[in-house]
Amino acid sequence: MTGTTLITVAPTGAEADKSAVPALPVTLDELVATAKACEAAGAAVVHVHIRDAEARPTLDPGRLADTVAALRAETTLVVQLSTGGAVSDPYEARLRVLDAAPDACSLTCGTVNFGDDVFLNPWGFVAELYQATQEKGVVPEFELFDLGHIATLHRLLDRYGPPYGGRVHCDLVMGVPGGFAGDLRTVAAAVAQLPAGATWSATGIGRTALPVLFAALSGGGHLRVGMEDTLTFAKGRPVRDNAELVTRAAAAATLAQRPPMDSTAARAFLGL
Ligand code: KMH
Ligand code: ZN
Repeated sequence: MTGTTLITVAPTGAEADKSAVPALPVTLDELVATAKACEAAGAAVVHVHIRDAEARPTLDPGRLADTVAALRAETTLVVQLSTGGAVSDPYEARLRVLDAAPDACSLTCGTVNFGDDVFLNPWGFVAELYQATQEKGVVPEFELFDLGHIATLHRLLDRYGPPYGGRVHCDLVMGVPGGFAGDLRTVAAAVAQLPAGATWSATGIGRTALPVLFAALSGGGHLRVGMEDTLTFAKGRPVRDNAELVTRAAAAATLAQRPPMDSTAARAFLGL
């Protein structure tokens, strides 16, 4: 267990509608302002999905490159681009995300029912994306939505070797309808199957946010929070902004005697 906690903020996602959630950061200015506030509150990594001029999810290469540049100019956060995108994004567009030259990227290790949709990540795509991260020098974060994804992670490492940067860092995405339940015993079951030496964070979708946060802290894990995953701060009270989710996570981590890691430490931790 490290003495500090890596906090990742996932401020936007691809699912929430700006019209229904006005506080969601969707423009580049909103994203940069959110990132700065979250860095000040204790985040070290930003997990980025971007939107187009109509606030719809996009993987437009020019917008992605501009986003990486703006976040680098205005923050010291580790910039992790989503290669998951939206459930409708084609594989080619998801592979092209790496051309924006982020520090890091998400890499989901298997297909999962995703509410009424399906988030498709067949073996061939996962293997191609993983090898592209190795070739392009992008640190992958292995997104795990279900136990079978951990089997695929083992297969990936056995076949293609360690990730760029050397650290196998995973994120357990819990509470998606169709994936892991968002509770303590499922966190424990997943962590028990991770590769030896792997580190992990966890995030709980919706009402599983707090049970998963406390399970992760007590189990030696790191944290991901943000409006991609959680839009309700407490029963009947919408999230005001991403920074309040980071502030709550940082306070919990500090209470657990594992205060937030800054971005310099995060870069060393991830092998950047
Ligand atoms: N939006 C989901 C379909 C990732 O960022 O890599 C996929 C997702 C995972 O959010
Ligand atoms: Zn995401």
